[in-house]
Amino acid sequence: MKHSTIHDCHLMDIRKYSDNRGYLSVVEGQTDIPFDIKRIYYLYMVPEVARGAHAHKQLQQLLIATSGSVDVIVDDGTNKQTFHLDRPWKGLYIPAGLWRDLENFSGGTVLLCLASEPYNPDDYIRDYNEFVNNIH
Ligand code: T46
Repeated sequence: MKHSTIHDCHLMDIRKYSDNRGYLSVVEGQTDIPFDIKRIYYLYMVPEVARGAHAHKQLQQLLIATSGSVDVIVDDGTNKQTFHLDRPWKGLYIPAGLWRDLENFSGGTVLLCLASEPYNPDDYIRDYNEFVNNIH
């Protein structure tokens, strides 16, 4: 597993273009984010539950709440930080090697994820103790 700290995560302003027709935001792999986009997926119609609760060994991501809001808690095994996503032009970059929990989805939230890798269940660590043991 790649080792990262919460300081390697950051909220970014996604490029936006506006005119009298409204707004358009764009993310290009290797230009706006430090990876090629190999997959997109999105979470929606999420009830009052938490999601996530895993780390990725290699996968990097950009998370965007294209509507609604959600809290993303990232954890490097020592420190935690909560990022509140509530604007379609805010993106949270998460490198590999960090635990994440997704909480407090507001009604109608659509959480878009741009991912650096195709789906691979072996890239997930879903046991917190295993995650911490991998770090130390
Ligand atoms: C993440 C957060 C933000 C697939 O078959 N292909 C896929 O590409 C994905 C992402 C999921 N799935 C299947 C695997 C499970 O049976 O969809 C089901 C739900 O996935 P999961 O339990 O991993 O969902 P979350 O919300 O806990 O996590 C997802 C992503 O998996 C994860 O990478 O960071 O969203």
